[in-house]
Formats: sequence, structure tokens, C-alpha cells
Amino acid sequence: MSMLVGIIGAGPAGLLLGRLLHLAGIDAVVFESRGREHVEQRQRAGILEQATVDTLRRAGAADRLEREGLPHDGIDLVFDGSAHRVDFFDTTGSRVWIYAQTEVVKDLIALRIADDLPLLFDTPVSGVSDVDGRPVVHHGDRTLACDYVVGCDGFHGVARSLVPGTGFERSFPHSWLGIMAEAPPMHHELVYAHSPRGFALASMRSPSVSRMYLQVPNGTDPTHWPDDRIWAELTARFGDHRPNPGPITAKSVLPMRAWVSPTLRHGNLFLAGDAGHIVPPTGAKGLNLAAADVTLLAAAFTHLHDTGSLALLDAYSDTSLRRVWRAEQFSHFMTTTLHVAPDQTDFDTHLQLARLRQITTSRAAATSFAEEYTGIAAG
Ligand code: RFL
Ligand code: PHB
Repeated sequence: MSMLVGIIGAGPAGLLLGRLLHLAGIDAVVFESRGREHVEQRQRAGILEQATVDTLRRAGAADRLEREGLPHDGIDLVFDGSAHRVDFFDTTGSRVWIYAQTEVVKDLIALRIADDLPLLFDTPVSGVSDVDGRPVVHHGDRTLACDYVVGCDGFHGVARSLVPGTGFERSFPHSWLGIMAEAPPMHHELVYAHSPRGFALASMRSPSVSRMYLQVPNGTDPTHWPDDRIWAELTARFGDHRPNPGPITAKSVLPMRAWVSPTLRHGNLFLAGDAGHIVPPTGAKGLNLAAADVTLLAAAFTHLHDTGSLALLDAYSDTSLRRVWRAEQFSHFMTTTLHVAPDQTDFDTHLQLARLRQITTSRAAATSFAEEYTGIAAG
């Protein structure tokens, strides 16, 4: 059967969905409000779970990832001033990869352009009508009628507002000051630090580029954080580990929020990725949830295309939301265990430290932590 899917948004969710549908012989048009350069340069996530890497491999979109991605078998947790390693591979047989979201997006855009498939930059979608029948995508003064529309337009897009219900929300009393630095990573794996001065995270983008984050109060102005202050604060929070200062090339403050849509479907309009749910970044789940959503959706559209059965499409919202809530739970746990709340008591701090000691001394607790961090397979 012939089918046309309208995809709103060319972030990782929309681009990967377009690629998977193309491989299944299903036509799609991708609408993106911003220009190519903006979409390719936007700094965001850096960690890919095993299942995300597997999907990119199946999609034929992993050539550069195989060459440049950095596999990581564990992380360090710093607390009480000392580093403690959690080994993912030893406990679960799974690992994660460092490969920036910017690079995933560049690779998928290059493939779509090489295949000469419709990818409309600078084309904001203003709405979708007739969602109960053949949904119509509105852009500028033009329209496109589709069989299905998928909103992959992120938290600030239009699609999620078209789905009834207000969703479930949690805000957090902290933000992250994120920097990119021309400096070798502090350590060969990621380091998550609990300290009385607040949370800190040392990540990386390559063997010569560091990506680091500091917990700061909501509303922080990044201009109040000159480079020297940032390096001094990072040094104070990482205990045994010593950051390698270098030129800071980007500095920004990221607020933290969790939100989950009550459903990922309204008629023939579906939501995927940040359009349907966001997590605080502490668990590194946002990009991976987006990839998991579109893996499920592509399988559901393929099943419909090949067999005429709506069964997988009908199951999509419930199946995806089960995984989303599990990731919300982990991201909430990571955020509340590692950050210092403005009203935190000594009792709260002792509970955090007890939990961190449990993860780093009990193999059962470490295994459970590693399972959540490296992700559960799609389905
Ligand atoms: P995206 O990447 O937001 O892509 C949505 C795309 O839709 C476009 N768009 C529209 N297009 C057409 N018409 C409209 N009306 C449109 N409205 C919007 C946008 O321009 C954009 O290109 O969503 P997607 O694909 O679901 O991917 C999700 C991930 O981007 C996201 O979960 C993660 O990046 C979250 N996240 C992070 N996750 C981590 O694991 N680690 C991080 O360090 C991390 N940092 C971040 C982040 C998210 C951020 N945002 C969304 C504010 C840092 C930031 C700043
Ligand atoms: C990142 O590299 O940007 C990153 C890594 C791990 C996280 C969050 C962000 O938990």
C-alpha cells in the first residue's frame, strides 16, 4: 500500500524516522523551521546508548560513528571527595558511546540529501488539521495532505499543543552551566560529582574537546561566570580528579524540567522525542528516548505498510510511554541524588551519600544502575 508520512522537525527524531521509513519503502516529507546550519550546530546531547547505536547501524547511518565514536564501559561517581568506578560492561555486557548529537544530525541530513528525499529547511509548520481523517500539514500559505503526521518538533514545537491534556510536569530548583573547552577530557570516562558545593559533570566530545557542566541556581547569568571562576569551581567539585583548563569556546545555562504528555497519539497525529516528553539531562536519556520512539514508530508504519495491520501503531503510545516513565524515574533519581537542593538538610545529604555508596559497593545495585544508564532495548 502507498503511504505518505508528514514529519515535523529535523532533529534526531525526525531525521532518523525519515531514514527508517525510506529503508522500508515508505514516503515521507520532513519540515524544519530552521536552516541547515543552525540545526547542524546546535549543541546538545553527547551519549548514545547501545540500542541507539544498534538502530543507527541498522539504518546505515553509523559509518562515521564507528570511526569517531568513543565507546565507554563505565563512569566514575565522585562523592566524599573520592572517585568510585561503576563498570557497565562487566555488570551488564552493555556500554555507551560518546558521539555528539550534532554529528548524528549531520550524518542523517547528509544521507537524506544524497538520497534526494524531501527535507524542507526554513519551513515552519503552523498547524495540522483533520487529525481524525487524512491529516493536513500547514506551512506558510501552503498545505500537504498526509496519511499520518508525526510531531518530532521538540518541546517548543506545535505538535504537542495539538494533543489534548496538559501532561505531567516537574521542575527542578537548579540549572546547569555548560561549557565546551579546547582541552583534553579530564578522564577517559565520564565523571559525575556529588559535592557540598553542588553537582558537576565532566564529559567530552572528542579526545581534544571537553564538555563540562556545573550545577548553578535557576536564573544564573553566564556572564557572571568568567573562565577562571569556572575552572576554580570545577576543580573544587571533582575531588581526586583534576580538570585540564583550556580555552572555553561556548558557555550557556540550561534549565531542567521533566514533562510527559498523557498520550503520544491524537487521531492520526503521533508525537515522538522531545515533542512527547522531556527529562532533566542528568541521566543522558533525551536523545536516546527520541531514537527509541522512532524505532518503534518506524516498525509500526512498516508493519502497516507490509501487512495492512494497525496493531503496532495502536500499541505505540502505551509501549513508548512505559519506557519513557522508566527513564523519567532514572533521570529524577540521578538529578535528586547528585544535586544539592536549596533547602537541603544534612539528613538529605546522608541519604544521597548512602545511595551512592550502595551503588559503588553492592554488585546488585551497580548492575541495576548500569542497566538503567545503558538503557533497555526498544520494544
Ligand atoms: P529536537 O532536537 O528539539 O528537534 C526538534 C526540531 O523541530 C524543529 N521545529 C519545527 N520544525 C517545523 N515546524 C515547527 N513548528 C517546528 N518547531 C520546532 C526544531 O527546529 C528542531 O530542529 O527534538 P528531538 O528530535 O526529539 O530530539 C531530542 C533531543 O534533541 C533532546 O532530547 C536532547 O538533546 C536533550 N538535551 C540533552 N540531552 C542529553 O542527554 N544530554 C544533554 O547534554 C542535553 N543537552 C538537551 C540539551 C536539550 C536542549 N534543549 C531542547 C533546550 C541541551 C538543550 C539546550
Ligand atoms: C553530554 O556529554 O553533553 C552529557 C553527558 C552525560 C549527561 C548529560 C550530558 O548525563
